[in-house]
Amino acid sequence: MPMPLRVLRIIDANLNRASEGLRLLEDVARFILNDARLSQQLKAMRHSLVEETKSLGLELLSQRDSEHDVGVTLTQPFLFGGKGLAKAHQDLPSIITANAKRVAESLRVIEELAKLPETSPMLNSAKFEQLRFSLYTLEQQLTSRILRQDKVKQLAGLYVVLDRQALAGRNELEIAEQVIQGGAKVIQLRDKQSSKAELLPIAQKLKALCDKSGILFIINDYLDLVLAVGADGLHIGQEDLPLPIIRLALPIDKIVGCSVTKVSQAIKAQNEGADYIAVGSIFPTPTKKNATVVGVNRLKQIRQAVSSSLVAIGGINEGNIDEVMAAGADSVAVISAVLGKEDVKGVVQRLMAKMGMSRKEEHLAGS
Ligand code: TZP
Ligand code: MG
Repeated sequence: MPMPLRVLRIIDANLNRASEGLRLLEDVARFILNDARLSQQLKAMRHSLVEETKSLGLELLSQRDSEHDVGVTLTQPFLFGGKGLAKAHQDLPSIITANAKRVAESLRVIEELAKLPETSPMLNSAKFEQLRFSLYTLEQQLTSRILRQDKVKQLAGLYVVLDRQALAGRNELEIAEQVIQGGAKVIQLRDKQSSKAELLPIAQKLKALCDKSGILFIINDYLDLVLAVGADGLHIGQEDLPLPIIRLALPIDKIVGCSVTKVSQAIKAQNEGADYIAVGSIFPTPTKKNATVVGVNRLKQIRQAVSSSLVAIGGINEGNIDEVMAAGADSVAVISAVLGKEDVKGVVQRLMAKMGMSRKEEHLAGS
């Protein structure tokens, strides 16, 4: 039985739509996220589409008649006035969503038409259904990566750990205000002693303050507190739950940072999808008594081994921050260098200025 020509035109149009949308998603994964795994998976999907419709190849092309496609002149109601498009697609996550939807819809159309008696000998409907489900997962991963990448970009500054024991009774909100006024880009709440019931209201207030100031708020150790207050992310060490397990519980836009002392741990953290890796203790520190001191050289080795954002931590102050930046840190986390000072805002400003200077020197050396 010859396949009705109109059905072929629908399949042709939807194949084009699907592969165009997939190409866009693949290019985002490849050029914006530098994510080899995601771009490979999207490329494989595009190739599967070609494979699955190979037997129809020339016939599809022969039925194409774009000039007489009435759809070309149809207006989309929500775009009246020409303003809709710019508004609807003004950021990458929206572009990803719109294109993934387009691909999914096209796959669904082909999947349904492949059930017709005249098309089923040539097209495997179940295969298109499978591709549609794979796409849903890839869309989720892509969106998650984009949202997390935006947060990780903010790490390129000073990362102040508000360790409540180091605060020695001073008010965390007031100190956080000074830290923010000084220009820090990230605040982490760390407390190895208090109960979570005690920490919850503090975390809620810090989260509101960080949101208002447009900086990141991370919580050390406690996944449940991150969820409870909607913090931007969680910081974990080698003894905490494994990263892939933590990801299962976290919303897709939350970042996870992982502390390491060794190159092998950094590679593992990167492979498991850590958004940043904290390396330390770089120098001896009075703040963490049992910390392993790894030295600046270990930071250099880790810089060579991974491409993830690196946050150096441990014993860093105004006197040695240049050396740490020169070793390849993207960000520097401090406790005592800031919380141990009267003039919190001033020391944050000076550390930030030094970080800016290190970057400029690097720039000049490279040019
Ligand atoms: N992890 C490794 S060293 C360290 C932590 C939490 C303590 C950092 O504190 P300081 O006072 O900046 O050395
Ligand atoms: Mg921990």
